[in-house]
Formats: sequence, C-alpha cells, structure tokens
Amino acid sequence: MSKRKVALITGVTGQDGSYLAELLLEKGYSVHGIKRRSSLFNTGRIDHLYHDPHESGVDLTLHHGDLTDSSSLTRVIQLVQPDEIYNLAAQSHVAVSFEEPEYTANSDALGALRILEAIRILGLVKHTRYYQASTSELYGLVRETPQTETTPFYPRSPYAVAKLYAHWITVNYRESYNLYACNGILFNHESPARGETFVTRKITRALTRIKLGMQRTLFLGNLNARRDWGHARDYVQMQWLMLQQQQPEDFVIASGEQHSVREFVTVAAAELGIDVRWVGEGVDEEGYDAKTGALIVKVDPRYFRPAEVETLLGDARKAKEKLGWEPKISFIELVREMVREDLRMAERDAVLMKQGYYSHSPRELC
Ligand code: NDP
Ligand code: GDR
Repeated sequence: MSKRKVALITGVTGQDGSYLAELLLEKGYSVHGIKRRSSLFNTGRIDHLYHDPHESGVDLTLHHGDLTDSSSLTRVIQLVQPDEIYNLAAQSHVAVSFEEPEYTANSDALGALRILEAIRILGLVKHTRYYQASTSELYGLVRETPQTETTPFYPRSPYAVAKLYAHWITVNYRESYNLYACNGILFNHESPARGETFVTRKITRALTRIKLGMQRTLFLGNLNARRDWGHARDYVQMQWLMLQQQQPEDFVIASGEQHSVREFVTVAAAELGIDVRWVGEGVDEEGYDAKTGALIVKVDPRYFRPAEVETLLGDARKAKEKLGWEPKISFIELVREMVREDLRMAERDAVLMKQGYYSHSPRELC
C-alpha cells in the first residue's frame, strides 16, 4: 500500500487554505496547517474539517506559526516532514499593504524565503515540493492583454512588490537547488469564504443587508476597475495539480473573462431584485435603486489606492493544454452563490438584531 501523502498549508485559516485543506483531505492526505496565534478564534473557515486532537482519526493538524518567525516555520517543517508545502499565507490585502508596507514585505516576501531556506537547511530538497501563491497583481500596470506566463511584470503596490520577490526567489531555488517549486500566478478568485473587505464580498454582504433593511449605503472606491474573477474552489484544484507533474513549472490561472466592479454590483443587485441605475459616467458616479430612488452605492475616495491596477485579464491556455485544467464555475454562478450565502447570514443577523442580541453592523474598512 502506498504511503499517505503529507501536506503542510500555511494560511490554512484563509479562503484558499480552507478550500485546499478540504480538497487534500478528500484525496486522503494527512493535512497540517499553520495558524497564527490570535486573541479571538480564527479557525471559522476550517472548523467543519477539524476534530478535537484528543479524538482518534484526526486528519487535519494545526500548528502555531508565523511567516515572520523562521524558528516556528523550521520547527513545524522539521516535525511534519511534508511531501508538499503550499505557501498560501500572506498579508493579502492590496490597500492595507500601503498602510503596512514593511510588515507586508516581511511576511509576503521574506516569509517565502524562510520556508525555502527551511526546506534546504533541513535537507528536504529532494523530498518536499513547494507551491508559492503568486498573483496577477505582479502585472500591475499591464504591458499586454491578456496576460500570460511571459507577460512582463510591473507591480503597483507594496503587496505586489513583496509578491514579486517571493515569485522570483521561488524560481531561483528551483534553478539553484533543483527544488520542485512552482508559482501559481492566480487571478482574483472569490467565494462565500472571501474576506469581507475584498470588493466582491463587500458588495454581496452589503447588498444583502441593504435588501433586509439593515444597512442603507454601500461605500466603494474605484468602480471602473476591471478584474478576471473566478471561484476559489476551481483554483485550488490547480494548486494541487501543479505539484503533481514531472517537472515544476509556473502557470497562470484565470477565467479569461473580465468584469468591472460596477458590473459586479449590478449583477449581484439583480440577484436580489434590486435594480441599480447609475447616475453618470466617470469614477464618481453613484448607483441608486430605480424603484425607491434610494442611493445604494456611493463612491468614497478613502477607498481609492495611491496607485491602482485598473485592468487584469488572464490567459490560462498553458494550464488547459498541459494540465487539462478549466474552471467549472461561471461568473454568474459565483455571484449567485456569494449572494445566497450572504443573504442567509444577513437573515440570521436580522433575527439576532430583532431579539436584541446584536445591535450594529460592523464598519467596513478597505
Ligand atoms: P486570505 O487573506 O483569505 O488568507 C491569508 C491567510 O494567511 C490567512 O490564513 C492568514 O491568517 C494567514 N496569514 C497572514 N499573515 C500571516 C503571517 N504573518 N503568518 C502566518 N499566516 C499569516 O487570502 P486568500 O486565501 O484569498 O489567498 C491565499 C494566498 O493567495 C495569499 O498569499 C494571497 O496573497 C494569494 N492570492 C490570492 C488571490 C485571491 O484572489 N484570493 C489571487 C492571487 C494570489 P489569519 O486567518 O489569522 O488572518
Ligand atoms: P485586489 O482585490 O486588490 O484585486 O486583490 P480587491 O477585491 O481588494 O479589489 C479589486 C478592485 O476593486 C476596487 N475597489 C475596491 N476594493 C476594495 N477592497 N474595497 C472597495 O471598497 C473597493 N472599491 C473599488 C479596487 O480598487 C481594486 O481595483 C486581490 C487580493 O486577493 C490579492 O491578495 C490578490 O493577489 C489579487 O486579488 C489577485
């Protein structure tokens, strides 16, 4: 009988970490995850996968660690001796990276280096395969459309610059030490588990609350930004596939379809029966409900970024041709699922509010 594979996921408590852990458990892996110490529970996305360690048959084991702390990373890697490491952990919010540039560099750039060095120093180069969560943000000020594996990079935020280092150090360890290491250049991917301050989730959460009368207005920044949005469930498949090949390579993962932030609002609102009309052209236009005339979307310049990535569109032909990968979940299905899940949560919150257990809707930042 072949030995069970062991995977280590950094960022297991995040959106992708939770979908990837689920996938690897389904495939029979023994899964280990690194989580940060937090003053509040931070395992909400993986609680359904987790068993009390005192129970038998535990498949998901969590370890405390941090990308900024080499000692914790080396300790966990030595203990776990993983066949595969998926480095998904990051300060992943682009706008926040302008406010915390040094921390972002430490975790997102040097964090990758720390893991690669741990693999090397522990003598695991021939044993362990490494996946780096690279990003379409590397293209930034885009030089060609659509973007492929050979499109030049031009990062536009401290986040993207940090990820550029992580991308190239991964290539460098592959070339220098013959490590099986891959970059997945993933375009935006969303789900009901998306963090609440990323624009898609911010929109579906706010519109469902507006629908139930719990919120009046959704404040957004650049409505004209265009993104290639896919579903996280499709994209973690590729993260795994990339580590199962003969030779390590980098791949673009994208849906090949582009929509603006404004379109996302319109589509999500339509799912809820809200008919959003836009006042005028340009970035300061605002959206109102055609039935009631109430202002639903208002532009707040606080959400503009010092340097913006206006447009991204990926070409995942290499992934399709070499790995047979294609996304299964369409844009409209993605929006529908996010709206449905947020509506369910808004309904639950509405009940709690009515009973006096919950009195305010948390402020949206980012
Ligand atoms: P999330 O923000 O949802 O998750 C990030 C994870 O990293 C969380 O588990 C977080 O822990 C953890 N983390 C943050 N900082 C540290 C640190 N210093 N040490 C250890 N863990 C840390 O991101 P996603 O799941 O959306 O993205 C996964 C990865 O893919 C990220 O690296 C992101 O930059 C990258 N990426 C994402 C894309 C997307 O569209 N989603 C597209 C391209 C790349 P906690 O839960 O405690 O906050
Ligand atoms: P992004 O995602 O920066 O592409 O990074 P985000 O959803 O934050 O922004 C997408 C676009 O929407 C515009 N926008 C707003 N964004 C936020 N967050 N809040 C707003 O109110 C708002 N209004 C307009 C933004 O300006 C931007 O143009 C995500 C992250 O997951 C990264 O980790 C990942 O690498 C990239 O996707 C690919």
